[in-house]
Amino acid sequence: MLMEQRIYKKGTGPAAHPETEKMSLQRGARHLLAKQRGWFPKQRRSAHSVGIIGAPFSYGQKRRGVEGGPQAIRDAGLVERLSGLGCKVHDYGDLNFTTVSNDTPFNNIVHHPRTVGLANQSLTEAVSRAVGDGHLSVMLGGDHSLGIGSVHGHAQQRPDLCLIWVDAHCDLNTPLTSMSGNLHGQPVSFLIRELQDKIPSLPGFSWVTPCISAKDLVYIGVRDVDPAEYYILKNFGIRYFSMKEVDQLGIHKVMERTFDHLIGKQKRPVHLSYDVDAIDPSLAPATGTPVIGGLTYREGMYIAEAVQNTGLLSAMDLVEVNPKLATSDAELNATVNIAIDVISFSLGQAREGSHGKYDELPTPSATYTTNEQTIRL
Ligand SMILES: [Mn+2]
Repeated sequence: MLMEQRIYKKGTGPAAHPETEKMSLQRGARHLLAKQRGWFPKQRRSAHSVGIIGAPFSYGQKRRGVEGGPQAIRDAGLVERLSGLGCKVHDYGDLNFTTVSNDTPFNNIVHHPRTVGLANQSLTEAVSRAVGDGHLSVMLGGDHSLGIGSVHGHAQQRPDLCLIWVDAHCDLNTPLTSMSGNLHGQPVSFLIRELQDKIPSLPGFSWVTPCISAKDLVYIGVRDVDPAEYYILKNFGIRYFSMKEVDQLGIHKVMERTFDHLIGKQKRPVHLSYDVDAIDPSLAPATGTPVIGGLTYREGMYIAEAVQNTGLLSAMDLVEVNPKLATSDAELNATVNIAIDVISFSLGQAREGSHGKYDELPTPSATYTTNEQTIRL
């Protein structure tokens, strides 16, 4: 079975260099030869220590059901998939969020500000703890307003992080430009330093401090951009690859330019915030704000693989899976399975195969005997 081939064992394969001295001389020489001939991929894959945080939260938008995302993703076998990749998984469980009563809209338009603010405050602590504990944080949403707390919490531990936001939308409205009043369309505006004189003080948000600069962010997959968002993209010099650029350049060049822009020669931690609505709704239909013309499965997974290959991924979000919006079991399964695939490819699953378990094929023993106990095949 495919999964079995991907199990990594400590001390085997090219990812286990500290163990090299334990290899026999012969095996060591063969390993070296293979390396010189370029048989191993350039990137070393090593098992991650992963901290999973469930964030069953839906008040950043109006369609209830997205709070069921973490459970649906867990039920479909996320932990088993990641363990099968060799990841050490620590599940922190789901956060308990409080719905603030009398949470009147800000400016008569922005909905549930206190409830969203409070939820993100507890998420920021949870992500900060997970990263501080030495895990790669995987936050399961919930709606994308949770991006505020997740990136903010990550930045508490890794202030030099950069952010890759994979989404059909920019989620970049300010509370003063939002037309829907949904905070899941605004999280990035709270995070960017250069925008802060445009952000009003929202009840529930006094704890938020912006933690990235406009140059630390790249969007991929956008195809539904509001006028104010476009203004911000252009006037603050934010790098973005809409679906048009994905068409023009191909996903490989898009990722190359993303890393050139964000990382270059100086290594820094990457935060990947992945909205399942970036994927085309024909493939991932159970989501609140689907937009036709999205990423193919292959493009969606290429992004995850490319991020994993940098070796710099430090925290990620997978958001906006809404089980209640599936019109059939098939739609639900398709969406949830894509969510799990995005996470798995971000954490080391590879279409070209993984190179952990086998560094040597079994050979029929030269000292073959008819005694069944000693036959080695
Ligand atoms: Mn989003």
